[in-house]
Amino acid sequence: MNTSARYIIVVLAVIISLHYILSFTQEDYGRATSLSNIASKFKPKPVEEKSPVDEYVNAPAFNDTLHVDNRANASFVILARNSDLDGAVRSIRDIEDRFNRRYRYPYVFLNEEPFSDNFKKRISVLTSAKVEFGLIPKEHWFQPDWIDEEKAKASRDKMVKDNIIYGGSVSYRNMCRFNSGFFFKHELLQKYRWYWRIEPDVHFHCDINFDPFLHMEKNNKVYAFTITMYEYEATIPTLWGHVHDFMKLHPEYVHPNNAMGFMSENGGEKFNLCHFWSNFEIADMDFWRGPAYTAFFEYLDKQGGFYYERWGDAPVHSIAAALFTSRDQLQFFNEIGYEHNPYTHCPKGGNRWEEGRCSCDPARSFDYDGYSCMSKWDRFMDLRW
Ligand SMILES: Nc1nc2c(ncn2[C@@H]2O[C@H](COP(=O)(O)OP(=O)(O)OP(=O)(O)O)[C@@H](O)[C@H]2O)c(=O)[nH]1
Ligand SMILES: [Mg+2]
Repeated sequence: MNTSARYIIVVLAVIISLHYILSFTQEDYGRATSLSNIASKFKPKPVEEKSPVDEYVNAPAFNDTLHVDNRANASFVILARNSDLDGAVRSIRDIEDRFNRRYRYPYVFLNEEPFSDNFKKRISVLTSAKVEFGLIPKEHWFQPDWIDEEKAKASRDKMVKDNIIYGGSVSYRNMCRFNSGFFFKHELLQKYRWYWRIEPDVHFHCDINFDPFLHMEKNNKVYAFTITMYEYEATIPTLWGHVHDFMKLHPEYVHPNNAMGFMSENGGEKFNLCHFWSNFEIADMDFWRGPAYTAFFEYLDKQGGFYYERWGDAPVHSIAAALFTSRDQLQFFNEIGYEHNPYTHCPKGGNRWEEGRCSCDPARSFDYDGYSCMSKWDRFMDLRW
């Protein structure tokens, strides 16, 4: 054995002796250098048990991307009185927060009386989008002279006796007729094709991470809703009969792929009262301005039912959208969490609720309430969520 080999053996012997001495005298050293501990470093780690908090899916980070370059020709429309100011402020805050701060679509406020300076000031401060305030022409709002006021009053009195909501109100009837046949004729709206109707005191519960207007445009949609329900029959006793008469007069306007099957169980004989709740609407004003709806509204208006009964803009718009467009042009916006007291649509299916960072309770969504027409819609359109 040469000298260097002898040195190596001596050094190794010293190291091994030291290791043994330290292993017995120093507990930590022994644990750290034990074979089992060294081997464990090369073993796959066991999966850590989940804490209860991990069971919940966190919402994605805020989406702050600005989308102002590629927008549709669209505006929000809000009909309101000066006294609706606080509710209007709340609605605008919601829609700005959940959607429009990234899109900056303009707003048009309409009123049959001039908006107060305070109204304009408090609304304008909420958004960097353009806001316009318009006065409704008298002939678009008030009860026309050719309405027999005696007959209209008798009907109102009867509805009050029968406890029908807004049964005694003329201004409510003016509002329903205006929303049915006139808002899209207002001069401030002439430059726009698409609108999104918003009311004071509604809520938008989820981030809207897409542009609903562009979705409508790209997919050839005409009318969009979030809530569908039954109408109070006592407010529209003769409406369906007039719809029938109109269809006979103008079969050319009835679309071959219409949605009559959603509104009637017997081929149109009886109206099942299902309609879209029009306090939320995204729609194409060119449809309301077109020949079918123009003829339809004029025909209905002539019957006087906006005043002799209490026809709402919801059934009037819904019936027209269902009959004069293809069913594929109707859009249910599941992703848009929306509340108008007392009902809320909360997104269902997939990860929509998480992705929208929704503040609504999915268990309390109106969709499958007994008073909702959503399950009929699902069946009619063959949808599964
Ligand atoms: N300028 C104006 N706006 C009105 C008038 N009546 C109602 N509106 C607006 O028209 C829309 C519908 O009226 P609402 O009173 O909310 O009617 P509704 O949604 O059927 O009933 P609610 O359950 O009370 O909300 C809202 O945007 C109101 O602000 C009115 O006399 N003048
Ligand atoms: Mg309302």
